[in-house]
Amino acid sequence: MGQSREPLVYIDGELYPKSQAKVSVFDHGLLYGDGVFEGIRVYDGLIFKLKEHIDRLYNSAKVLRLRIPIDKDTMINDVVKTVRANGFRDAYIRLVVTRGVGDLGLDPRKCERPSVIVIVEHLEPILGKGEREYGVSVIISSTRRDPVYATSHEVKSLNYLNSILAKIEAIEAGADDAIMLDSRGFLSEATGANLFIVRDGKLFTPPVTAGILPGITRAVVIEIAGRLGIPFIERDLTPVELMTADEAFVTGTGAELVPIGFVNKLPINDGRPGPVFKRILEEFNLVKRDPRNGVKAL
Ligand code: PXG
Repeated sequence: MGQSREPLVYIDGELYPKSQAKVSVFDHGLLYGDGVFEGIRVYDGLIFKLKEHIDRLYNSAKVLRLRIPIDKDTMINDVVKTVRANGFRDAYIRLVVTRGVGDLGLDPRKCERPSVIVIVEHLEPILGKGEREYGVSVIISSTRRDPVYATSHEVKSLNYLNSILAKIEAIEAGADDAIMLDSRGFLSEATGANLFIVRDGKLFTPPVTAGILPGITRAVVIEIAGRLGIPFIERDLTPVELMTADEAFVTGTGAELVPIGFVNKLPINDGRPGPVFKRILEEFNLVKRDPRNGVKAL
């Protein structure tokens, strides 16, 4: 469906063909990374955890004193409308709220109206990614996670330079991604995904105090572990605990669930996805298609 025509992008209540979807060069989202966003997936017409993403978006905006010009119900309706207009049953949604057009100074009071943007990209369903023979390779980055007393990633802002620096380091080292440490040296998260490790049959993940984004996929995995009776512990974790883990994996809307095979070239166990990961992934693949877990658009 819609293979020949351009995707439609929502900007402030109107739909534009992709080639005409533009914002001003004076938008502080561009000039300063001043704005907030969400990445959301659509599984067979179901917008997964849409309400949770919208709540997180409004919370991020609250911290930045960014007044989103439409209420949550309108936002949900407009996201659904944009997915329908594009007709993609499997998709990735990028929801962006920029500070809006201002002058060249950084004072946000000069920006009268934030802009709301919804981009919907068609995605082929990713099958069997988690069952790859070896997990992905990561390095432990020399760039530390922004601390919670500064530009904390608890706020999902448009400023991703902290992650981008770590990603560049990973690319230059020939690795797939980077694990970032917090300002104290404890494990934080990957550049755009949360980290879990398994030791002695127990599941561990760093707390929000490590400067992580409290991920929606992370919350789903914690819930699944509870249902499966896998003991779960949220606490500070050391780099050595990762390197000597039985299993490790990352979670995120984009990544879904991806096993880690190597850390700084050291294999995690034998470098292959482990049994706890596989069991949780199997359950996740059911959860993501359950209509109770999202808003049906198509
Ligand atoms: N940590 C950070 C820093 C993130 O940006 C996650 C964790 C996972 O959160 P969710 O709620 O999606 O489970 C994210 C996710 C990408 C990409 O390329 C991902 C994110 C942002 C930009 C790109 O996968 N956010």
